[in-house]
Amino acid sequence: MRLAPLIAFIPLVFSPCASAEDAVRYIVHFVDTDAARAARMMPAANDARADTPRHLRSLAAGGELFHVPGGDPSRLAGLPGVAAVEEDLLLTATAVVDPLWKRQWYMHDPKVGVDAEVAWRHTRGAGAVVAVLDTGITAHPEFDGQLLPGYDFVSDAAAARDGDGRDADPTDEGDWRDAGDCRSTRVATSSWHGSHVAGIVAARSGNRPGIVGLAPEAKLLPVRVLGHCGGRLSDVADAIVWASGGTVRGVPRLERRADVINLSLGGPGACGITFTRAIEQARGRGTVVVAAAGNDGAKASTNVPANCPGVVTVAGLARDGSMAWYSNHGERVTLSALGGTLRERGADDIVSTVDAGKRGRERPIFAYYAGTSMAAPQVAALVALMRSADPAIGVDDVTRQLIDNARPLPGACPKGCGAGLMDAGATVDAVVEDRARR
Ligand SMILES: [Ca+2]
Ligand SMILES: [Ca+2]
Ligand SMILES: [Ca+2]
Repeated sequence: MRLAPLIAFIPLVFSPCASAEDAVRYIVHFVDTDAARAARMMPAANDARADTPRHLRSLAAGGELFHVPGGDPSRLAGLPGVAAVEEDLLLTATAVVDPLWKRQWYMHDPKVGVDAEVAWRHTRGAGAVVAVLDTGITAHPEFDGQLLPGYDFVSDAAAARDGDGRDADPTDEGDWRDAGDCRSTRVATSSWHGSHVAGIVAARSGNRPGIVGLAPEAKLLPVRVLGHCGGRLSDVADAIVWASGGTVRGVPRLERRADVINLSLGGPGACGITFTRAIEQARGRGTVVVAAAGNDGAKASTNVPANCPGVVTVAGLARDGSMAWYSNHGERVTLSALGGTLRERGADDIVSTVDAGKRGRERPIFAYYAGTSMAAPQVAALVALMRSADPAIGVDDVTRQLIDNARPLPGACPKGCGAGLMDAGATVDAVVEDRARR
């Protein structure tokens, strides 16, 4: 079982976010009260030209506030008795700024965005838990305070690269490959795939610099199931049982099951008994299971676990809202989310959290990746928002609401993209309304 490794690795350069809007208000300080009083009378009745500064009010701490049409303060500076002119600067709350927000087009684009801010009027995911079964997790400022203690289910010590089998530390040890590894001649640097997926779900809000996840107040449960060359179905199945609150021999049981499990992984094959049972058990305990459709450009029904009964299967859309060329598709797809275009221009892909290390961990950075791996965690995050808005909503109602409130696809998908584009705003609105009716 290998993860979907479609990635465009383009580390970001940060740019300052400056406002270009002209200042049109100025505060003028005068040498004495007579000069101030005279200025407060302007404009004189016979001098009310369109570009004349207009007095708005006197400030409590001294100074007279003027509106200046066109933004040119020279007429104020020329008034009798002026001591100083200062701009009435527009200040913003720095504490809630995530400077890469503008690059997170999939959250807010008017045509294809998921309407994150509409959903956030109700909830940002507080109280919900999202399990990310993936390559593990790396240290990143975007994860500070976001992580629950997870687990490392990779039972093969060589693949795990941490010197032993299963353990309580889900840190990503890197999945780099040398030529000849994994029955492939390809060389690959570490993907830090699990961190990228986790950031899409619940990167912190308000720290800088950075992105924000779709459910920034939800908690992440990092569960490592993929190592060097991928991961085994047996480990993934055990991890599904554990993350949903079930019992796995030798692993301490979770106190609080995950509301949703994200599986941005897969491989060719039918859904066998092992996965079928693990997913059935998870659903029975109230955990929603979301899986990426896969990046083979094939039918999702040929990819496991996307083809398993009860799974919410997510296809990937390009920047224009049509099916991405790499995405799996067809009747097995439940709905679609934005996975990125995967062309040369990385800005049309999905930006999230990774590590800079080519092999081992070095330092936290941000990068654009594309794939159904990036689409699925948006749906998982939306499930967290739904559970936060209505903790009692059942697994089947979650699926029904996702489908009923998906938006018609903005672009073409003749091969089948399920119910349409996930819509966080409409879906959370519907869940809140339903809850109020009960
Ligand atoms: Ca280990
Ligand atoms: Ca470990
Ligand atoms: Ca952030």
